[in-house]
Amino acid sequence: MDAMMDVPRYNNSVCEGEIVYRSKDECLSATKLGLNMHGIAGFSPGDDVIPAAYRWPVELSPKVDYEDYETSVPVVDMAELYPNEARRGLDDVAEVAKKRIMAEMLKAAETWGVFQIVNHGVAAELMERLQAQAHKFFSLPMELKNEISVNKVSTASVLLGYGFKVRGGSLTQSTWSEGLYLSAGDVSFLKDSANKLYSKDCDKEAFVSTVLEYEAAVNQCSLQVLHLLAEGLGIDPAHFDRYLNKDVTIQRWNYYPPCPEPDRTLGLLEHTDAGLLAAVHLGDVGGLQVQRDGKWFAVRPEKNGFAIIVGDMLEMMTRGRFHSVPHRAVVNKSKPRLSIGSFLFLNQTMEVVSPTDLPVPAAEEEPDTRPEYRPFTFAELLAHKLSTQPLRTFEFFKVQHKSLVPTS
Ligand SMILES: O=C(O)CCC(=O)C(=O)O
Repeated sequence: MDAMMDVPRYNNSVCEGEIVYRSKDECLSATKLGLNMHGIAGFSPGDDVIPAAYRWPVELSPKVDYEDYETSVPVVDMAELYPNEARRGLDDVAEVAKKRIMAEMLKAAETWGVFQIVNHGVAAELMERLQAQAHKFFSLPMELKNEISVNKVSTASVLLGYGFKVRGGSLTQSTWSEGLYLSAGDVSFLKDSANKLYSKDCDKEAFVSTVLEYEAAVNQCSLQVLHLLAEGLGIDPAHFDRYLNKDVTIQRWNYYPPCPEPDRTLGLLEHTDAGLLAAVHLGDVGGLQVQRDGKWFAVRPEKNGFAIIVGDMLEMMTRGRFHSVPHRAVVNKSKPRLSIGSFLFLNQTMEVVSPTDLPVPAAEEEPDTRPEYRPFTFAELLAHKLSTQPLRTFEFFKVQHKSLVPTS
């Protein structure tokens, strides 16, 4: 029998007959011992070199260590948007706080293209519960995870399932990670997956209900951030809502096992996100790196925070004012890491034409040289990103601005 089949799993609901860990920490220390590394093909716990398929060319390998927190990206504390009983009614205080929060978010979106939020209203207990579900999923045997492999369950327009890794065009190396895409908008997919993965009703129910509960809470939080950013731009807070497909939201779970040669591989390849924005729970181990002015920076995870990452569509729709930030994940020698991304998902077929859709005026008395894009749909952007161009995909749709085209 496969040794992995013997591995006990962390279970937040006690099911009869199942070996359970008593806590997430207990599960994590088991993982640390290398028990959950079967997602890395051709590697066994204790090996001190990585398989060739995971070895990246030196020029693409990370030079910044996972905990090299030299300068951190901005952290925005949203606590004052959730006044307690004593403060309720002090509208002027709340208004001042909101303006400050908006200004901090706006500046970060313009400069870094990423910021962390804390005290955002999503319960820490719910975040923990989802992480426990993710640990439990990744520790399942490969045969079970492959039951919902991305190749089997994705639809033409939505990536779903286990195993997809962002790759770079012609690169064939694998990334040191496992991933799972889930859509809380597709409850039948969730239930179907639960039926394939788990045999006990309480496990199935916990999987489905935790994903749904988490997604609803993070979606609300992401929308609030999007509204604050829009308001900060001086446009209708709900301006971007029309592009969203409220029936489809996407979660991506990433698991990065410890790696004996972290400077020769990557957990996730450098990419930008396609949509408006993502809220990524970074867990408590460093690994996310973001690029600014050609330099990589390690992001120090804030406890129970989310990294808000500006995506291609938001840079495009703000005509370059916000910055779709290239980011990647690096791994380390001793600590397993989990991250959970939630992506506001766009309407696939709606045509986007940024200059007319975004009523943000250019600076007066100056020629409007902001970038323009030919009309395209989100489905086109996504297809292009997945086939060839993982980085700043929207550049592909750019047209030369009229005022820059020489007249004959
Ligand atoms: O693991 C991380 O911190 C990054 C995750 C990410 O970029 C993604 O899922 O697209």
